[in-house]
Amino acid sequence: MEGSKARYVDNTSQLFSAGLTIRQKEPKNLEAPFDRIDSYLTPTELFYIRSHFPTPALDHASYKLRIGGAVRSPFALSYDELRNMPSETRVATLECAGNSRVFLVPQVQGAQWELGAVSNAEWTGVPLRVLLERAGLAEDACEIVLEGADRGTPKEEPVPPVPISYTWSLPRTKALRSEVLIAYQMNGRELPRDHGFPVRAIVPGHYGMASVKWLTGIQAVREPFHGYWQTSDYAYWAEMEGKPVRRALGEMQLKSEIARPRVYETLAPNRIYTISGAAWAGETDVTEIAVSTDGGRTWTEAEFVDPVRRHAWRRWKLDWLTPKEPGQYTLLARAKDAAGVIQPDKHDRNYGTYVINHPLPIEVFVGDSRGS
Ligand SMILES: Nc1nc2c(c(=O)[nH]1)N[C@H]1C(S)=C(S)[C@@H](COP(=O)(O)O)O[C@H]1N2
Ligand SMILES: [Mo]
Repeated sequence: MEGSKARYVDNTSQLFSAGLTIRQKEPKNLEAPFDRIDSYLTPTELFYIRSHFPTPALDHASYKLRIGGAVRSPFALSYDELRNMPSETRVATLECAGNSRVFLVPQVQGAQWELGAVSNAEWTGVPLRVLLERAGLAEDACEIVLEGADRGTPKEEPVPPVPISYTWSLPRTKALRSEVLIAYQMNGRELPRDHGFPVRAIVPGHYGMASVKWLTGIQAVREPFHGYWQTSDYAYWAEMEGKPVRRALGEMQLKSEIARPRVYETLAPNRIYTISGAAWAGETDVTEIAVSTDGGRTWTEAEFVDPVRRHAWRRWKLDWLTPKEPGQYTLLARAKDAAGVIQPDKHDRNYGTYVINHPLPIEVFVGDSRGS
């Protein structure tokens, strides 16, 4: 990532030409070029897009955000009213829970994301907590339901009998944390349509599905909300009293990805090559990165490019003296968090087709060509 900084930072036209990869045309599911993002903040044009339904057409003039449910005084805000409230700006990494799915063997259903269903941006908006306090959140409200303006009928079973909107509920404690934003800006500009224009939620530390785009409703509820997205779709097998139970995904899990070299890249022998990547976690900090160039037998500590900032990724790099012997080598990167926990060796099957956070093997060739 550091390596070719000049190419992208000095030449704007090249930056815009890097482009996204289509995983699905409609609804839009577009992957960021993880190997070509050299900046800490992902340029808005290169930020991945993950939508379940067609992008709804909203405008400033008719936009309304309704706050209600288990509150003392429900109210609605126009776009201008929201804009006139004191705002906060913070950096947060969003990762789709299905990112890196293509690494699962055997192959599973769902968008075949490689490394780029993750991006990092700066978001500006009003803390959700401020809105909930103004509404007078009921003591016994346990979750906050966020509703988007997009609707449709999901394809996966069990198919709901009527078209539904995209909704996601946050546990009360998370909803009241100061980092959760009702955002209207991304990287200092208005949200683009595909990223939730004019207003979206940003839930730092949670997988992307919680950051509801085209947000039009905020509803406090007194019982857990078992909507389609968090029961049938973004859910996993947890354990209760020794028995498996379905729970909604939440906190992002510790993960590191190698940006460069790319899969099957050919590197010159006996040269310094700067291996680079980024690592992130949910409600903790990434404190260490180890890199292996021999398929996990030995590990070397990499160096961070970015400081610790809760909920934002940290880029890292390591200079590797490539072997003299030509051949195929497997590169891995493994992060450690503030509690000393490292990434798991394997994908946890309890997460189904989500939470792919084991070190992902990047196979490269050293030598003049693949055959050497
Ligand atoms: N209204 C709405 N919000 C949504 C979605 C959606 O389909 N509709 N997709 C979610 C998912 S699964 C992810 S990973 C993030 C992606 O945000 P982005 O498209 O801005 O990258 O948005 C989330 N918010
Ligand atoms: Mo997602």
